[in-house]
Amino acid sequence: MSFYKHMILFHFLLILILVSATSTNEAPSSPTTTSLTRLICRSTPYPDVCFDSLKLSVSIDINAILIQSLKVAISEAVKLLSLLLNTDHGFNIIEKQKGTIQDCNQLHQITVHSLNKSLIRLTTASASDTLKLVDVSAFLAAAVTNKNTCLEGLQSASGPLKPLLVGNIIAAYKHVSNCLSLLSTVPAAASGSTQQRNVTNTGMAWLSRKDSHDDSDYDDEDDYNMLTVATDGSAVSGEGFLARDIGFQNLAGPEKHQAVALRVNADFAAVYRCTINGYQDTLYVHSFRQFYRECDIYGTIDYIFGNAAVVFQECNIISRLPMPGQFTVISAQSRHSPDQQTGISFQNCSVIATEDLSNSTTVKNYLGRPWKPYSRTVFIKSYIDDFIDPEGWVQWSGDEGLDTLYYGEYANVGPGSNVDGRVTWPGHHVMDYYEASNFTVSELITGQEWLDSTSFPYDDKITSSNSNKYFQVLFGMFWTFGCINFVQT
Ligand SMILES: *[C@@H]1O[C@H](CO)[C@@H](O)[C@H](O)[C@H]1NC(C)=O
Ligand SMILES: *[C@@H]1O[C@H](CO)[C@@H](O)[C@H](O)[C@H]1NC(C)=O
Ligand SMILES: *[C@@H]1O[C@H](CO)[C@@H](O)[C@H](O)[C@H]1NC(C)=O
Ligand SMILES: *[C@@H]1O[C@H](CO)[C@@H](O)[C@H](O)[C@H]1NC(C)=O
Ligand SMILES: CC(=O)N[C@H]1CO[C@H](CO)[C@@H](O)[C@@H]1O
Repeated sequence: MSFYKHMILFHFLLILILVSATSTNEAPSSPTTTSLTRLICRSTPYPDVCFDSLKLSVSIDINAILIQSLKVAISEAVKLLSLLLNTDHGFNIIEKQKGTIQDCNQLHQITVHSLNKSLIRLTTASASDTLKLVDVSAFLAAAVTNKNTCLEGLQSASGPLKPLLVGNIIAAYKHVSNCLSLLSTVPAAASGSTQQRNVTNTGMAWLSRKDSHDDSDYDDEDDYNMLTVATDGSAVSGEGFLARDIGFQNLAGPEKHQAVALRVNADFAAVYRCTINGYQDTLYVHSFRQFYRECDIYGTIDYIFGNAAVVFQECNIISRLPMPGQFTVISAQSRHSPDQQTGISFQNCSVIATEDLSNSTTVKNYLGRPWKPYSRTVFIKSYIDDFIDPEGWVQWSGDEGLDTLYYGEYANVGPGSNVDGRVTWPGHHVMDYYEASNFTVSELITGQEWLDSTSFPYDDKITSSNSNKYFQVLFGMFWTFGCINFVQT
């Protein structure tokens, strides 16, 4: 696997270093250093950019090289930030595109913050090496996702500055992609740490009950407090977002196409006993590490989508009747680089349909489709009802991604769980226990390090026997932490 490829590369580098150290006392930027840099850069997605940014580097230590390229990435990202800020203020754009620029702006600020945090993690010696690298990997994966989201938004924009802006975004983020790729060449420390971390407020305000409004149009669950917040297109971001016993809903009907009820791009986000209700694109699990427990999530097409590392446990995943002629798809995971440790894991969930969809004999229903080529989604020990098509999964566009995606199923039950008729794509896997173990709370979202501090229950293994059943019950309380947005279009 790529880990071994990188170990071999690393050992090769060590040998080269030893050879060059014993042969001569070479000055920096000697032909040997140069060819080493070339060798390291060859494994990155943008070798030329990598080579240019390391040209002046005197180091042949992979850690120092990563730090150097991260510094270059930060300086390029900061330049882009000021361009985006100027664009936001002075760009002659029509109102409809303002939201896009603002979103790019916000996402890019998160990127700059993530890059800075990555540099701090890599340059401070305190935390355990394993934890450090996993964190940096999560930060950089989120940063690269931010680029994609911004460029997707800009697709519909126009104006004289657009080519310049798009060009600058692409150029700046090449450095970020390279850092993420270089990170996987850094040898991980042998022993993992299970250090506990507390999710702390990083400056966002708490929303209290008075900020919520009961929504009379919502009659499925009388017990939920509906939260209706801004409608300006912003989303949940900032570290440590917690939500409990709340409903998020987009009232736009199926005819409104994409209408996100909740977008979460917050690291260490945990959502407990919530209802997230919409049609197409209901829940945007955008980036970073997220956890959902005992939630009901409704939708029609791609209704759980995005590129976070996210685990859903004991959730009801409920497909509803789409527009005539449409099919339903639960997930559209959008991992777009093999370096991203992201994916959607449904564990111990129930995949069911609303009654009108169950009654329909014409609508086809699927578990997922690949929004991006490295799409990763798994269903583990879940109940899958018979409305799901025997093929299980459906293409996005031709055979794009069918051999690079990873779709897995392990020990599911129910009439729709039979894997005999499933798609025969190279990327589809009937997993064994060990493969499935890659998608647990501890492996996918390092949950054992932060979920205890949320007081929400979770299972850290595939079997529920070792579950963490001890959590404080906070009767009648709910919090939200971060800023919630309830998008209604
Ligand atoms: C990140 O670091 C750069 C350069 O050190 C600094 O200018 C910027 O203010 C920092 N931004 C954030 C969000 O931490
Ligand atoms: C987390 O919070 C607990 C209780 O407030 C405290 O004892 C512990 O030291 C904190 N852990 C970290 C890593 O900050
Ligand atoms: C579904 O079909 C059953 C049995 O035919 C019927 O009683 C029920 O009203 C139908 N439900 C909906 C929502 O169409
Ligand atoms: C699962 O993890 C093992 C190492 O623990 C790794 O070799 C394997 O490639 C992983 N599989 C997936 C699908 O990530
Ligand atoms: C859908 C499903 O498999 N639910 C199970 C989740 O785990 C609990 C506790 O082990 C079971 O009781 C549920 O049946």
